[in-house]
Amino acid sequence: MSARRPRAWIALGSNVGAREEHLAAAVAGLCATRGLEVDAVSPWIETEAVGGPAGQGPYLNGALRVATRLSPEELLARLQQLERERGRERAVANGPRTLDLDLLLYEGETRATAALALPHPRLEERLFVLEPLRAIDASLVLPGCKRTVAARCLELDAILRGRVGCS
Ligand code: PH2
Ligand code: MG
Ligand code: MG
Repeated sequence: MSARRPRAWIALGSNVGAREEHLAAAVAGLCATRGLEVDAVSPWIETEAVGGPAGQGPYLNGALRVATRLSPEELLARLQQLERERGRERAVANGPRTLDLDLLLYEGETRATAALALPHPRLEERLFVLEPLRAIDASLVLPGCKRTVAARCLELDAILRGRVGCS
């Protein structure tokens, strides 16, 4: 009997070029990766760019759940390879990108190294990550705030609306 593979959650984003093609290529590349199964794919949602230089185009964002034999570091390396295959350049912090693949959570694993932070440190503050995640795993409990993804989406939405109202 083989042990159950750990699950991991990945955020996808693109706001340059053929956005849907970049995201579809990422899903196809992960499906073709040995030792990894893609178990759930969210719909893509269009979101306004948050942070970074002004005047960026809107993103298509999504989320995936995978089950994998790869370690977190091996999975990160594969995600970075897929980014490079879509011409990803790292010129400006939070700048426009063809493909961004962020490892959000990896079951049973935490990391705090220069190369990898797990859970992703900004996961619970980003609606553009949480909303697609809700589409595949609404009842997943977030490790930081101990709320479900669905509850945190509502809470964060209210917080962000409040901020807009006060400014
Ligand atoms: N990613 C960022 C910075 N800002 N904004 C949106 N809407 N979607 C993203 O994926 C995104 C962003 C850094 O990775
Ligand atoms: Mg990102
Ligand atoms: Mg990234």
